Amino acid sequence: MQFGESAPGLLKDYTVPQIFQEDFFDVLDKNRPSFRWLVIGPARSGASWHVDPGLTSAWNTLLCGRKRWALYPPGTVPLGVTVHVDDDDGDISVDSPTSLQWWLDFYPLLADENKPIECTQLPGETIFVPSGWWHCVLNLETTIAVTQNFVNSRNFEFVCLDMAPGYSHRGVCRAGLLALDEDSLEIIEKNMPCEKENFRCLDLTKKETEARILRPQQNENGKENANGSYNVWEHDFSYDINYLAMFRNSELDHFTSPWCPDNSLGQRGLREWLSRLWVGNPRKREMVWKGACLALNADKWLDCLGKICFFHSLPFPSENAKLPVGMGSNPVSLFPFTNGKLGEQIVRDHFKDIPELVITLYRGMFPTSDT
Ligand SMILES: O=C(O)CCC(=O)C(=O)O
Ligand SMILES: [Fe+2]
Repeated sequence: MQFGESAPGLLKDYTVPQIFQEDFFDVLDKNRPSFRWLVIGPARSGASWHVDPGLTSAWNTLLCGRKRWALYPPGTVPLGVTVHVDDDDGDISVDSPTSLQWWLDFYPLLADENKPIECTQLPGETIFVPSGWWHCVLNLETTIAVTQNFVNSRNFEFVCLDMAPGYSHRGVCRAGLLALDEDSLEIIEKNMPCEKENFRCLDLTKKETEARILRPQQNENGKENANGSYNVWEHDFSYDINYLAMFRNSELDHFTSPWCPDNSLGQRGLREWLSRLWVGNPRKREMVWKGACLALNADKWLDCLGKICFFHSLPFPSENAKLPVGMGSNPVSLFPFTNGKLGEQIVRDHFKDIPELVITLYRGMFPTSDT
């Protein structure tokens, strides 16, 4: 239940724990995606295995009852769970037994080294679920919990990447590479912007329907054990953003690409969000810029703007204007310097795939004297 909206009175008794106060979606106020819930469930119920949406992280505080939790790091698809990556939009669907079924039927099959992180949460306790982590919950008795998803400095880039146009990266981010079936791997390999060798060295295996345990390249962090299974706890738990970003289709940009329909913010929302953070948090600009490059190809747009400025002997876009988001800083804003038809021609020349809508907008802003 989204209690903040349906029962706003409850907010009087609600505060975000001190250590989770940083939340970059808060600049969106009422327009932020759904983010906090009251979760009530009877004994034996519970959330089956999933990764939280948008690669956000979450905290979850239990008010009454006990919850059994199991967690796996990103990329470790739990035994008994199948992930399918949609060929069209790269989104994933997860086929999972109920949490009770999982504990009864699959848990006993796990070797010790492949067991998840587990704990029993008691009333008053708060658990943190980091970005991209698989989790499954079993209510041992009737429980009431509050939970909130958030984006902060630690998961900002993952959230931006998840909202970026392009599809190959989505299943990769959300479920880990072994969540991809052979066909998707092939598509990714074809569209890879990076060196094929980099990709190959990951030595990704075939589709496996049963246990899918992450088996990354051999390195000092991870060793294969005698029976060939990979010990999930001996390597780095977190995503590597540079590695994930290799799967983004960098040819897509924020004006021309179709956006994933389930993108919780949407194209406009995403630009507005980044733009607000950019303006409101000058000290966080390095972080926002990295996120904007992942989500909007902001570096590509800055490059274009730079070329146009150079061509017309104009000053390079200022720090405030370099982020191609919002009306104030998208490429249209440059063209008060040129006028009328010439400006329009420049826009067309430099942004070959610019939608007509932007041209129309441009005409509205800088009408020519001869039209
Ligand atoms: O509180 C629970 O049972 C788990 C909730 C959860 O994982 C979620 O809402 O994403
Ligand atoms: Fe969750």
